[in-house]
Amino acid sequence: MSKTIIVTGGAGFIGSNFLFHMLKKYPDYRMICLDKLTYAGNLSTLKTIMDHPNFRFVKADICDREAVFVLFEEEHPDIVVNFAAESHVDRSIENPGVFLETNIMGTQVMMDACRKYGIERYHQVSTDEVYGDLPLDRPDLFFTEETPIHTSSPYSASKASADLLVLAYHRTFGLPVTISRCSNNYGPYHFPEKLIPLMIANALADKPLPVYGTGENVRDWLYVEDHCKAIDLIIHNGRVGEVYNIGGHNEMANIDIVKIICKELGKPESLITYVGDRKGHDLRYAIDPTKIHNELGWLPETMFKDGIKKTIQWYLDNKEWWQEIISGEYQNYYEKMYANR
Ligand code: NAD
Ligand code: TDX
Repeated sequence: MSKTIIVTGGAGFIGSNFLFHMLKKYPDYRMICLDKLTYAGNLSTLKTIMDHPNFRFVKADICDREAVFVLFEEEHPDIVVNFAAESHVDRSIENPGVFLETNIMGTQVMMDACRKYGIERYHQVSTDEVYGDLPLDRPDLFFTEETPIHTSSPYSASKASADLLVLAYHRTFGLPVTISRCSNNYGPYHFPEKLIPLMIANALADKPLPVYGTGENVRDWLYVEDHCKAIDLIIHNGRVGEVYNIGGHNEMANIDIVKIICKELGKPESLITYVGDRKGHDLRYAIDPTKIHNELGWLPETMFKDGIKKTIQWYLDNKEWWQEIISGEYQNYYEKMYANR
């Protein structure tokens, strides 16, 4: 049966990959992207679907109640998937305000529109960072959906606040919600401020590879397409009111990731430069994905050794996309964040 789905933040990394996945898999669905086009949103990312008959792009801020309500009035969506967020931890340390605005208040506006116009499902795209971190010397510990919320950065605190609000709207107003908390994604269209694309771009330019602290911090990496498939399953078959963790048991220390990138690109490890640590730097993330596997049959399909090769190849084949980004306003950001680290 045909559905209309509003995807917020669809001009960003994961949202765009989700739009590609859905338009391909469901030829009769109408997909609407609502995006403010902040520094992280890029219309060129969507150029292959811009003229798709089942796709509509709307430039708007999720905090703009009037614009959001007008869109609901026009489209009467069956499902909303809220990806829109300020997503970079380092930026949240510099300037927390906009994180609270978009990530919390924007979520409220989207859910108020769902309440007013009625909805089959509101899905909140959250993160494993809401659980805080795990110690490096306890590889037996993982985040489950029952792990207490215990945030470290303004970013993760804003995402956790939104999660609590989503669950409150379910309990108080009966809004049919689901939440997913995924581990670190990687793949095409990842904004070059994040670890993997930043290291690829710097290595290709023979620039220093800035590793925070000791490089021993561990992240649990998932290929973006696997995340998109998990959300697809949750919005169709997930139980209302539930939280689902998403992750592929692929923990890696940052330094090992950077070394793999050097090796794949034939660049010397002497480019690696240890720089000042991130404030409040989470040590280790590790997801237990048992619930989504048992309930919805989800399993990751792309192994890291293949996914990282595909990703590096994508950055080699799509230099225009990221070189345009790093040659613009991003340069000021890079200098400010990395000059005195
Ligand atoms: P991104 O920064 O690449 O993209 C964010 C998008 O949201 C951009 O297109 C931006 O223009 C848009 N946006 C920002 N503020 C907006 C606003 N006020 N109104 C409308 N649009 C706005 O982010 P991403 O990495 O694709 O992350 C998407 C979601 O997934 C976020 O909610 C993030 O918290 C979550 N998440 C990300 C990861 C990861 O590894 N990247 C992992 C788990 C969860
Ligand atoms: O230059 C760098 N050097 C470095 O050592 C950068 C940008 C990062 N790092 C480290 C910090 C982290 O330990 O690499 C690790 C990954 O950093 P990011 O790519 O900034 O990701 P992270 O902070 O783990 O958060 C990501 O995953 C969870 C996303 O950006 C979030 O949106 C998501 O919720």
